[in-house]
Amino acid sequence: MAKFLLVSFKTCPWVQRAAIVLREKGIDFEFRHIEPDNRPDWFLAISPHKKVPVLRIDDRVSLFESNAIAEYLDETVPPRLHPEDPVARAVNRAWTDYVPTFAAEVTAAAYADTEADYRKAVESIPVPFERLERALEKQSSGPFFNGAKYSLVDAAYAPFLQRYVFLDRVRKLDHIEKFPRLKAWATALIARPSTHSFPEAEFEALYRANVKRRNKWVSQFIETAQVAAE
Ligand SMILES: N[C@@H](CCC(=O)N[C@@H](CS)C(=O)NCC(=O)O)C(=O)O
Repeated sequence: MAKFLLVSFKTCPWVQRAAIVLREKGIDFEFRHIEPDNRPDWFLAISPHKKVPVLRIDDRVSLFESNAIAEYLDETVPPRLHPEDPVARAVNRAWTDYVPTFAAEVTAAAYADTEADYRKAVESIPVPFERLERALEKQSSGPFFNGAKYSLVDAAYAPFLQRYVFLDRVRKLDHIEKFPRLKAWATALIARPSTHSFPEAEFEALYRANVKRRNKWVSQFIETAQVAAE
């Protein structure tokens, strides 16, 4: 087996997606966390967009973009997470293409500068939720996107559904409860060990500390003591 190095910022959801795929495939990898504000020269030399994740293979090749990394791993290391059927595979790829839109809409509240912007962002969350709810209705009866078999779609959405849950705990959003399939999917993904790169409470505290540090409107609802204690 090749030697894999995953370069990361600890709370990056796109890194988390790549790490999930590595764990689902039982691949041994070195997880190297760097600081967003202090990106080392060796990293800048191997990352064309200067972003994480980068998957370095055998100290020779560097892959970037979480979707490309996931697809590469799925083509080269069993078990196959994409469906065998080409139509089902195309549908799965269409839904992984939707992830950046989903991610932006579901996490926009964390980046809102004012209460009005926060409220507007929160009001928009049901739009992507409704789309996913309809997709889940068509796909299967769960627990995962395609049913019993875990897929790249699950790996792609897990980090963002987890962040919705974190934001919901900072300030009640009250949306996912109206989408039973989506809620059950989020619960199944969060219960899956591969979702987690760190102990859950530690990771949530890291996430909250990041949101606090950004100093956006919602940051006021995160207690400094609470961040430190978690
Ligand atoms: N489309 C990219 C997104 C990666 C991304 O946005 N990474 C963030 C951290 S979560 C980053 O490295 N940001 C640094 C920057 O924009 O300079 C992917 O799927 O891998």
